[in-house]
Amino acid sequence: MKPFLLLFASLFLSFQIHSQENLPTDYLSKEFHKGRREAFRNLMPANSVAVVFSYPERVFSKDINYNYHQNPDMYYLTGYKEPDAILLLFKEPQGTEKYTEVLFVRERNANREMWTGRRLGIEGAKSKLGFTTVYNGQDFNAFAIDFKKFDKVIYDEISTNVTASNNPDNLYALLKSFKSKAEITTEKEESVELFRKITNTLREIKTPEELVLMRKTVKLSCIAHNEVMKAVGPDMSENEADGIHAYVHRHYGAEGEGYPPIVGAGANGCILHYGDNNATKIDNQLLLMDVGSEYHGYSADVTRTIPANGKFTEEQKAIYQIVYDAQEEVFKICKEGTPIQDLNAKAKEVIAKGLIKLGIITNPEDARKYYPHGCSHFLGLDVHDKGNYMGSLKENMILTVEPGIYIPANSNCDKKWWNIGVRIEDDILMLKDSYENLSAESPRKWQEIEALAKQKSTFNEMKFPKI
Ligand SMILES: [Mn+2]
Repeated sequence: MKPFLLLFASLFLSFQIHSQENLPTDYLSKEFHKGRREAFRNLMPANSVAVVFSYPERVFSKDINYNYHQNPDMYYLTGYKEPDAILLLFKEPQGTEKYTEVLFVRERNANREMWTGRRLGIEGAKSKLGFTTVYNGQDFNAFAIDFKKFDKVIYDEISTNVTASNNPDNLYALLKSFKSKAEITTEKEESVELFRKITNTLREIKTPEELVLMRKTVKLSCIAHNEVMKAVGPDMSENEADGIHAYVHRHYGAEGEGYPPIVGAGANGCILHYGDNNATKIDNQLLLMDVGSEYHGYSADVTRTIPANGKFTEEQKAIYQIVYDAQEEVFKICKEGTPIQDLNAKAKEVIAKGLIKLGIITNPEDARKYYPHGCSHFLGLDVHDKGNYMGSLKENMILTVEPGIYIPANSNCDKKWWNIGVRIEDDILMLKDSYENLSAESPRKWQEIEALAKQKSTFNEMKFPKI
């Protein structure tokens, strides 16, 4: 080999090794995903097959897509993070090879990978994800499978919002192929229901490996909230506060946020799914921040409401205290056996009493005007995670506890209450006889928030040129 080529080859080799060394090492293991597939198979009825698809890609701007986000069920069962994939899970071993699962992935392609990033391909799916039967997506159409021989074909809702394409290996072609092979013209409700029953049952209980990632995503989200509590002031914009969260998440290795952040000051804090985050000054108002990171797929969901100038007014404090008390009362019933619906009933009861005491309402039913949402949802790979909401709490479930009070301007009460919006949201791990608040690291008591606000943040020292 000529010296030049040798140099080139050694540079290439060192790049390969280097790039692999610098990837996160705490992803879910292939054994985890394999275990989840086994658990899924155990819940399947006799002589059935389950079919799971990747999520479609979404256009951000003309020929640019949003950063891809995998279907959490696909990620949970395989660890595969790329689009255009199908997973087949069989209750009984199939064919002479006796396989129980087949994964179809994107084919490796040097030219495409140069444009849109590395692909795992067949070999990667075998070595990194632990599959033995893997094909390229375009081979699904010719794959010999007779769906009619199964008593049940189990699948989730089939997305109809997929861009049409002639490309034989993209999701559009895969879905078309599946529908024709399985002779599906309209989805069978019982197939979708059965799929969801199985995924709800599995995903509502977190395994030890998942708990490690859940603890991490919640912890670093709390650090971000605390940093904003220290850094914030009346001159900061909503978007800049949002940016501090984003920076802290990424500093600790999170991919980003588990949902669009809600960072709303004053009246904006009364808009439940506010997402503009574009007020140029927070001013001397309350700032409601509902922001949580996504770490290796797992979402935190933490809300803190803080006074931008570091001190709650008497009215803000009175509303804040009701929400805090509601949370405390709900925590008391967080343990195995409590019906999940009871959490919201308890929060509503405390909020209604508090609002009546302040003279904001007279009839407990009117509490709904100022507390229009539920108190709790499952948390995990989806921020509103899968689980059985009509069931009872079980050990190793994680749910949010997030009461709130929102009093928009022109509400039918003394105007001193107008534009106060408060939500406090924590991520609660259920234990046998009690609970653990995973987000306890970020203060909830108004006195503790005021004390933390007195501290300086690293972000206060950052200086940028004026433009
Ligand atoms: Mn939430």
